Amino acid sequence: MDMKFVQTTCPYCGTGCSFNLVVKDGKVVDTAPYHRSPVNEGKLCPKGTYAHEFVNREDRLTVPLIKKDGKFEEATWDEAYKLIADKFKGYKPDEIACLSSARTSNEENYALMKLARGAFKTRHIDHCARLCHASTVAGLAASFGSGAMTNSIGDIAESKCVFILGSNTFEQHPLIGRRVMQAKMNGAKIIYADPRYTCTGKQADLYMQFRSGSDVAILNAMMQEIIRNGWEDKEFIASRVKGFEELKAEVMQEKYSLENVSKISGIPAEQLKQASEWFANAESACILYSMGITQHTVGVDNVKSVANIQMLTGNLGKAGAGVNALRGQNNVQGACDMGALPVVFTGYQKVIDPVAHKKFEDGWGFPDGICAPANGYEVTTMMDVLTDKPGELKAMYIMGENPLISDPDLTHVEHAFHALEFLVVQDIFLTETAQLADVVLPATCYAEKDGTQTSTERRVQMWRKAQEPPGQSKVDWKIIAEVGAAMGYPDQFAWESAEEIFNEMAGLTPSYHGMNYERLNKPEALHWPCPTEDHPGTPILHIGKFSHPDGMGIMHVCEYKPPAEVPDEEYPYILTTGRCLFHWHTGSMTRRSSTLHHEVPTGWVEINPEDAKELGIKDKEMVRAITRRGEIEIPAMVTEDIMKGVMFMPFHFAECAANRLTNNALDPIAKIPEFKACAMKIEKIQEA
Ligand SMILES: Nc1nc2c(c(=O)[nH]1)N[C@H]1C(S)=C(S)[C@@H](COP(=O)(O)OP(=O)(O)OC[C@H]3O[C@@H](n4cnc5c(=O)[nH]c(N)nc54)[C@H](O)[C@@H]3O)O[C@H]1N2
Ligand SMILES: Nc1nc2c(c(=O)[nH]1)N[C@H]1C(S)=C(S)[C@@H](COP(=O)(O)OP(=O)(O)OC[C@H]3O[C@@H](n4cnc5c(=O)[nH]c(N)nc54)[C@H](O)[C@@H]3O)O[C@H]1N2
Ligand code: SF4
Ligand SMILES: [Mo]
Repeated sequence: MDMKFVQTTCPYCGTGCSFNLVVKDGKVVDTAPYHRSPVNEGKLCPKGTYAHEFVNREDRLTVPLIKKDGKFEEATWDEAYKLIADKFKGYKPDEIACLSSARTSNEENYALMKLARGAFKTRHIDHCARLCHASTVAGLAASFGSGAMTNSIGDIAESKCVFILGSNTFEQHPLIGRRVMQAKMNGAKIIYADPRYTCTGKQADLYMQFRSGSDVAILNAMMQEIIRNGWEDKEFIASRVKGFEELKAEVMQEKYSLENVSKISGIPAEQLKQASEWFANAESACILYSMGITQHTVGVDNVKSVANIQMLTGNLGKAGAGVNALRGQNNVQGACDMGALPVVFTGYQKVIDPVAHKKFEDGWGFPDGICAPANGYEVTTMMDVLTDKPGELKAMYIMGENPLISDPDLTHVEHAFHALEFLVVQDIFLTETAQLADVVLPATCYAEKDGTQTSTERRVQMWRKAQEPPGQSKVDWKIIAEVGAAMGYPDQFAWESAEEIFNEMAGLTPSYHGMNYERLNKPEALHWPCPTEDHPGTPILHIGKFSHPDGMGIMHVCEYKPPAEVPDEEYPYILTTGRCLFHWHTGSMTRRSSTLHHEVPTGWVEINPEDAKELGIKDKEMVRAITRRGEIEIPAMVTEDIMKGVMFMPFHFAECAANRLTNNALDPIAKIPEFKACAMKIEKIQEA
């Protein structure tokens, strides 16, 4: 028997844990701890532990598929490439849109970004960061000049007060949750605010339950209380921050008094007072947030408010502090860094900046130029354009995303996809989205390729190939390179390895400039920015100065605004959506992992016992959930852990898809949809 261990990085969440893949006779059969990772020190959550289970499933895609008369037929790679190139050459650049993938490596995102802007010459490229941390990227860039998590994961254990707002850290970033527990054991106070009393909340010293969508009011009230007591960091404000007087004028208003915000949010005034006191008087205090903050029509305001309170209390640029925006997908930080966004090339170099545009045009050397120096459409805008402006967008190329489960208002998304003339999907399974494609390209998963991914703490780590890909499937970057060659640009895509792509990218990207595979091939790897080959990387951002040109941080006035859709007589409950520990998004991988599937086989809606009583609904009973956009049937989970008036659903399950119900109202700046609040009614299903 031939057996080996291959160290790699977890393909699920942005924490960036490492483990070993156990390879027996050439096949991945198990995972085993890798103790030298400074991130997880050998520990794993259930998804990491069972990350081998979907790899050799018999329903992996193994051959290219072309749809003929509504049915998929197996094809050769050459047939697939020829069809794609013939079609895409026939469209104008602005008729093509690309979705890149936070599940794939930096190299693969860079490759798709180059294919889109260089070969297709389109300006429309985006990815799931739009549904996720688009508000963070916009909000923190406005506040600090850089849109990333400010501190490192290990640093959280050093904090004296951890305020978790809109992040269910123990289920969604379990190995970051471990650092929160270490901080607690070191004496830190843990404050947790969420409409649900989650397992994270159960470990907190103070739990504040509130109605979805009132975050700005809560943060403004806390800032008012801090300023009223003179707890703000006056020296930090004077030397490092602009906009304090304007912020003060806003938050000191009566509408943000503890009593008033208690009415808006449902949090008792005493708790808001306690939270403000602990937070402002701790030697160091950090905030952890995630989707509870970002997925709102006021997502950018929520993020700016988090930045405001950290500038107010001087909790930036030092250990145990910071704005820790927990990035979700394993490589969503990297996909953004690689320019898989409609406004930037790699390293946030703006597409509309003539200097950056010329740098990429010259660097890539396409004989007929690249995309126009103009911003493209966001994922959410693409869907609206497809339904509202027929004929403007005609073809789409999707790598590793499943919008037919993950985008808001699925009926609207289905209309959008039916309006497309030509769709290419590159995935590892025949997902709901792939089923609509004209061409399906079989890709490889993390266990079958080399590459790098960038975790939430900006740490760039390696994937290492452990087994051969199944059937004829190919590595994503290789597929993209061959499509690029078929489009007529073999020289621009003549890569032999992922490492070659990394080096090309690093040459064009200041924050990755000092990185190479040799330097990354160590357990601790490197955090960007890493501008030169002798630079040690940057675990903590904003020490001494912010990233704005003048080095100052900017406080922004944010006024509380309710969600786009609020409960009324017809739709009396707030629906909020999210995740559970055992499943990943659209379930394409975790629902194919037998252990994880066994733990949680289907979805549910969480209902407070008082609401359940009024509705006459019992635990586990099937109910009908209805919003203005659609309806589903779903089992009820009657639990004290959710606030009265609010109901929660995970969105992983196609048979009771939460996104049939969600609202696609957008934040005006980030264009992120309001997944975290809409109005819903629940009906008992009458027996026939
Ligand atoms: N197991 C697992 N882990 C994951 C993922 C997964 O699918 N499964 N996905 C990954 C990805 S891509 C991401 S982005 C992260 C997301 O990580 P999280 O943001 O932690 O996960 P969510 O469940 O979407 O939402 C977090 C919490 O926000 C609360 N919430 C609801 N409405 C509001 C509100 O108005 N304000 C506030 N402050 N909170 C509210 C919800 O009750 C929920 O407990 O997780 C990553 N990790
Ligand atoms: N209601 C509601 N909806 C939400 C959210 C919410 O909180 N509530 N959260 C939103 C958020 S934060 C996010 S990030 C999105 C996620 O939305 P998506 O990104 O659409 O969801 P995933 O299921 O992660 O899809 C990834 C796809 O990549 C494929 N894949 C995996 N590895 C590889 C690979 O190596 N190569 C290729 N080519 N494909 C691969 C998988 O099979 C899967 O089909 O969902 C959003 N939708
Ligand atoms: S915490 Fe995230 S990165 Fe770590 S094992 Fe779990 S899913 Fe993987
Ligand atoms: Mo996400």
